[in-house]
Amino acid sequence: MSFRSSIKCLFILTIIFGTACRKGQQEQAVVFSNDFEEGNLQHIAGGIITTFNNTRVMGRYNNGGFGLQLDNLPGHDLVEVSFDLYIHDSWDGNDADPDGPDKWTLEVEGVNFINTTFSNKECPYTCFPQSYPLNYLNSNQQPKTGALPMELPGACHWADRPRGTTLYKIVKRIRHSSPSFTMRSFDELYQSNTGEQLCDESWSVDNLVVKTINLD
Ligand SMILES: [Ca+2]
Ligand SMILES: [Ca+2]
Ligand SMILES: [Ca+2]
Repeated sequence: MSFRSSIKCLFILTIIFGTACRKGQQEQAVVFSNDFEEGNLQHIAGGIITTFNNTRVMGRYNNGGFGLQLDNLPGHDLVEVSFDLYIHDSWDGNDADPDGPDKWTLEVEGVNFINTTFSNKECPYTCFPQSYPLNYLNSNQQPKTGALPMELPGACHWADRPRGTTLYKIVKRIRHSSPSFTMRSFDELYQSNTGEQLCDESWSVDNLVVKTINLD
């Protein structure tokens, strides 16, 4: 085979296999990304910026939360929401009244996609179970189940504890095709033994990213 024929053959193979590789791939677009370092709260309702562990985060919240509204999205079949969720201080998980259950919710277009509880209570002392990674009240998981294996100090009440905060990576793909997108995240926390509720139990968010995804 001549050099010219070899090049032609390579060109044809590239077209054939290149097309095959593209088939089945997903086309993704990042439509929102915020690490909160600039204090930018565009598209966000209820945003608060604080510093935790040398990074700026959105929060902290106690019986509160935030909303995100995006418009003019490109055509898509799915939306992927991802963020770091910090659970700070003395969350009691599935524990009953008066100090629990300590619930956290992620809602998209008015539908609950995560409605769960978290527990930061260390076993074997006050080992209250949590529902995450399942929804409340489908399960009794060990505290911190599904968390990243990191030691992070508490934000306030447990600031002197090396494991006072727990980090979860939340990644959720949702069928969605509307050009506008609305999500909310909020908590329902109970702490009967203190007047400083935000210090006792809170949560915050970092590295919030929304992607649209086209399926073939
Ligand atoms: Ca940050
Ligand atoms: Ca508590
Ligand atoms: Ca509580």
